[in-house]
Amino acid sequence: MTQSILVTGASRGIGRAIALRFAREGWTVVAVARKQPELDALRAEVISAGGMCRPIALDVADASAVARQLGGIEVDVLVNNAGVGVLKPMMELSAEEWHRMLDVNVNALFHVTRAVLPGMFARKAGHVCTIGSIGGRSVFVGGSCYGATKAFVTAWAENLMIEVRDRGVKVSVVMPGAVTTEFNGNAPGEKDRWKLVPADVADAVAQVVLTPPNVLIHRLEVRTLTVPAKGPGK
Ligand code: NJP
Repeated sequence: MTQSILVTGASRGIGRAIALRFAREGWTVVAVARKQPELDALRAEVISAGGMCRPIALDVADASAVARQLGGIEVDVLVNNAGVGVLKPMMELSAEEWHRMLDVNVNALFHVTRAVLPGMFARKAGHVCTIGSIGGRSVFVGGSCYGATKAFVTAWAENLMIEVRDRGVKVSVVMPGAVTTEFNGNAPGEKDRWKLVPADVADAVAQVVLTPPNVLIHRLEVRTLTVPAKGPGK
């Protein structure tokens, strides 16, 4: 039977690469993000490669919209990838930026994962994989809110793992270093050549997900070897 994966933040960057990686494996992709045109472009790419993609335009921070659009959905794997990074000192963050990071990086995990888990419990099988960050267990100037949200991801996922493993559900966290995407308002270019590319993180997610039934890789860090001489050291 065809397996299915729901990826949040699938419209660009790491989430799009994860969606395409699993589509190439023959999985049906449920692609969630806010921007319909980007989701439609992803769907067209998946279909032209012979795959299946169901786009769902949705703000994962909107609890009632998530319940309405994802409630009761049946998927084999959920990848909580949607995330927001506004990396600047706390005194320079607006209240809106602070709340948006908490709403998307933290609160949306509650909304989306609770929509998906009942189907996994019923089938006694499933996998919830969340994209954390090396920034969640280290410190950097500008990371007071973002880094704290990713520390939450690690702690939440480890606690959830022991809650649901006897119901057949695996829980994992993939923690990347710096990746060339539009994250934190970045315009990808030559300056990013040292970073990981989204496909590297998608490969790491595939390694975590494509394990034998009785094997769980709970936490995986993925880093670049080509750090710049004076860089953030990730
Ligand atoms: O970021 P970006 P990445 N509802 O900005 C979506 C983590 N990470 O791919 O809604 C639904 O290119 C947005 O779609 P749209 C990072 O923390 C990254 O780099 O259409 N979706 C887009 O598809 C995050 O957890 C780095 O605008 C929402 C996606 O999220 C994950 O990797 C390092 C949404 C963001 O794409 C993917 O980030 C690291 C909402 N409310 C961890 N808000 C890195 N890039 O260096 C946003 O350690 N999205």
